[in-house]
Amino acid sequence: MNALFARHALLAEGWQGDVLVEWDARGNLTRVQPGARPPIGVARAEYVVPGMVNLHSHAFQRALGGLTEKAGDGPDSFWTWRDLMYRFGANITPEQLEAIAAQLFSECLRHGYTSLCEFHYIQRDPDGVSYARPAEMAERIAAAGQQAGIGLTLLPVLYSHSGFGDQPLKPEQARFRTDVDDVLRIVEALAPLRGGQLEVGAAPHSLRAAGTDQIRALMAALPPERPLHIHIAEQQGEVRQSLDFSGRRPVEYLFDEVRIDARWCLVHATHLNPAEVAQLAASGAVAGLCPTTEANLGDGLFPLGDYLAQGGRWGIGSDSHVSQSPVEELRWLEYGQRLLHQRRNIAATPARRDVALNLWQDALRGGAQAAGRPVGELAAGRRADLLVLDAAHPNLDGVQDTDVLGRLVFCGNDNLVRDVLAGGRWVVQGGRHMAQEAVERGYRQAIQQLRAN
Ligand code: NGQ
Ligand code: ZN
Repeated sequence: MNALFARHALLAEGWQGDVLVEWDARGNLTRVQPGARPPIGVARAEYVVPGMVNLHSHAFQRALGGLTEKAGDGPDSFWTWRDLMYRFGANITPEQLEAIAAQLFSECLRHGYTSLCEFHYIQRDPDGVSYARPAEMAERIAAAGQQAGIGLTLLPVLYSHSGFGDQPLKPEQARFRTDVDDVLRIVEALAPLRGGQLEVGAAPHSLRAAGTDQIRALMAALPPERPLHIHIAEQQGEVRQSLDFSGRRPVEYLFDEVRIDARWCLVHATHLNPAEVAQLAASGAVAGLCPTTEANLGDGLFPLGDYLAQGGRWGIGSDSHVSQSPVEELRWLEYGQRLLHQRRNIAATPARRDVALNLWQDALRGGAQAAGRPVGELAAGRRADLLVLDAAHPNLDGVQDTDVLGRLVFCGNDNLVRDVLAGGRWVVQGGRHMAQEAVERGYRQAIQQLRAN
């Protein structure tokens, strides 16, 4: 039977007791009933929370994590890291991409992400030539998603230029090259894969890589309900380039030129002035925050407190995958603000005092919106995506449900996710992914090949 009885389950309105959760064969929740009696023969769990959404990923970068931490000759920066990342991505084959992505997705599931948005920009072969199937690389991501059992939002990337004002691509960006028609062709090719576990949107890479005329054309051609993501204002260098080119800051410039609404996810959006904070918060768009990558690359800190005070929506992504854990993203998000302001409990208001609860629930809501899939909440009609936490772990043993997320987000580094249901399938049980051995074998092989390059 497709059912689970939770002694404590986190619903949109907060923790509820004795919750009967049922789902259908297509992986959609059909009933979420608090105060239920435990039916005979239905599996039981102590603490159940909705699976998290990872709203920003470049899967291939998983294999680079931890390998860019040695100082170069000059001062190291985001831009010197990017050169290393380009070099790393230059020769990845479709098979290797699929293997790396499957490894990443299975790790994400084991740590509590049940959905992921893949901001996918390696479309072409190492010489910059289109594969025989133009969606070859995107299809590999979809195949990895299927093998791992994670819900995917595939975002083929519009990548035409190397800088503001339509500067030509650099040779090392040849694999990324797409114009609006290329992106639409890939979106079209992926259409048959759409379903409960996969949605397709699109992503102008950044204001550096796509002109606002192109962004408007892409928006107009894409079905209106599909999500759109863009990297923006991640580095002071981009803010300066935007000011030089347009006389406006990146977010200011984007809002002037493009209709930004709830369909959009603005990834990073780190460097905002107060007017931009207000504009983004009022737009209904999601800020795609990637705290571990932003820390790793030295991007800066998002003005979270001001943004929350104005009701801004946000979610988390693992971007370059130096972490595969939503706990680490949420912890870093809050800790960055505490260090900056020398205060505690930033993601809270007098009406909402539970920091960890606010972080988990807000990231779910924003993540679901950015994913464009019915996820992020235990409620009938949504995808059956949930985490059974390890109630026997010393951190959770005997705690009140209202302390569970505090323990999860702010205490220790053991993975407290025990079982994971994604799209109605038990993909992780007892901390192990259902295909872990095969996936790890494929990953090791891909890494050995890449090392030999
Ligand atoms: C990213 N950087 O992938 O999200 C970008 C790299 C580029 C940050 N994490 C963007 N800040 O390739 O220019
Ligand atoms: Zn990114």
